[in-house]
Amino acid sequence: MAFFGLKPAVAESNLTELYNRLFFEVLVLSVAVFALVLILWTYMLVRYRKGIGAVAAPHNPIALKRLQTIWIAVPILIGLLLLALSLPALSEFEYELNNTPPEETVIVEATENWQWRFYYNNQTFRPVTDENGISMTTLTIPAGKSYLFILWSSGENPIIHSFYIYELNFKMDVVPHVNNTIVVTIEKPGSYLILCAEYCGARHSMMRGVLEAI
Ligand SMILES: [Cu+2]
Repeated sequence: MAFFGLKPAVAESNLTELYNRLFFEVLVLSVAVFALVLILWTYMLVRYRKGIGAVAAPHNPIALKRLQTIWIAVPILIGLLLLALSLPALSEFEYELNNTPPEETVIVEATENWQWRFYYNNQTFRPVTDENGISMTTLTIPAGKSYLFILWSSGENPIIHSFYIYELNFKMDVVPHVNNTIVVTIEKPGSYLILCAEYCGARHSMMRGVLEAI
């Protein structure tokens, strides 16, 4: 399924189906809201245009109040609808988390000089920086297992990052002074690009990695 080049991630992990469905639902809702705004905007442009036969907007305090009520109610309803769509996905995710305990643990460290460092099975995976300044860390782990990822931001003044693997539909913020966790089952061997998806400073775009599932 692709929509003007927008395409959900390919199915390589347990999160994919869940997130793809939510992505599609939110996309449909967003397109519907966008279309409604465009239609109303066009209608207003024509109806209240300047020129022969133009109609002035009515100065009606009651109508204005009604308009304000609608103005407030519609975004609240959209927010509630988004919540209603997300909550089942979240509870399904929590259910999976509680019912399938992870087999292995990977620690993800986002360092204060914009590099990834990984710890798995008593091994440390360190970054290598190339001549263009791009820092690359390769994490090699077996495929077909479920992993608990623990993410933390290190340094004296830790900053926010986001650990993101597009192909696995895997994204979790790395927040200072908090250990965020996520369970991922990597089903298919492959080489998956790791990016930082939260703008974190000067070398944000050079903070890269590869997850090698073997
Ligand atoms: Cu970043």
